[in-house]
Amino acid sequence: MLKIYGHFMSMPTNKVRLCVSYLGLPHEYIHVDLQGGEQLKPEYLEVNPAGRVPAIDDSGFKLSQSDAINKYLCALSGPSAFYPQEPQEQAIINQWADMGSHHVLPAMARIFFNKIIAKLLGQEPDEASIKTGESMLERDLPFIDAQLQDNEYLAGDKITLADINLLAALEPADMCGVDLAKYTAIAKWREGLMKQEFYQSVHAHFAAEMAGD
Ligand SMILES: N[C@@H](CCC(=O)N[C@@H](CS)C(=O)NCC(=O)O)C(=O)O
Repeated sequence: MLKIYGHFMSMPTNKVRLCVSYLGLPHEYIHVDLQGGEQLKPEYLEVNPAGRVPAIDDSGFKLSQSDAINKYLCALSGPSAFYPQEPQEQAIINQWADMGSHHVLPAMARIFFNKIIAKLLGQEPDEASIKTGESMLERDLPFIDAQLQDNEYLAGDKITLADINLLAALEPADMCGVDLAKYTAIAKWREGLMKQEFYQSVHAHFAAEMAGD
C-alpha cells in the first residue's frame, strides 16, 4: 500500500495530497508531527533521510520532494490528459507546474511562515520577508491571471498537474489575508477547483488533523 507522510500545514504535502486525491490512487496518509521533531527521529529518517515532508513509501520504494512524488504518482496512474506523455504537452504542463512550485509557493511560504507559523513557534515575524513574498506574488500573479483569462486551466482546456501545484501554493491565501479577488481569472479558477470532490475530500480531513484526532 502506498503510504504518504506529511503535515497539514505543509504546502508541498498538500500538493501531493491533492494530486493523489485527483488521481484516485489508494493510499494511507500518515501525519508527521513536525512541531514534535518526529521528522528527525530514526524511524522517519528511514523513510526520508532529509528529514522533511512530504515523502512516500510505496511498498519499500521511498521518495521525497513533492514534484518528484507527483510525477511518480502520475506515472503510476498511467498517461492521461492530467499528465500526458507527448513531449511538448508534458513540457508545457511542467513549465506551469514549475511556476507554481518555484515562484508562487516560495512567495506564499514567506507570508504563511511569518504571519501564521512564526506565532505558533513563538518567533517574531519577519516583516521584510512578508513584503518580499508579497512583491514576488505581485510580479507573477498578473501573468498567471492573464493565462487563466484565456484558458480554463493553466495548460489549456483540461485540468493538469500544473493546476494542482498552483492550487496548493495558493492554499494559505485566505488565512494570510492575501487578496486574490483582484486576480479575477485566478479567483474564478480557484473557486471552481475548490468545489471539486478531489479537493473537498482532502480538506474534509483537515479539521480533525488540526485537532490532533
Ligand atoms: N522541496 C521540498 C520541500 C520540503 C519541505 O521543506 N518540507 C518542510 C515542511 S513544508 C519540512 O518538512 N520541514 C521540516 C524541517 O525542516 O525540519 C518538497 O517540495 O517536498
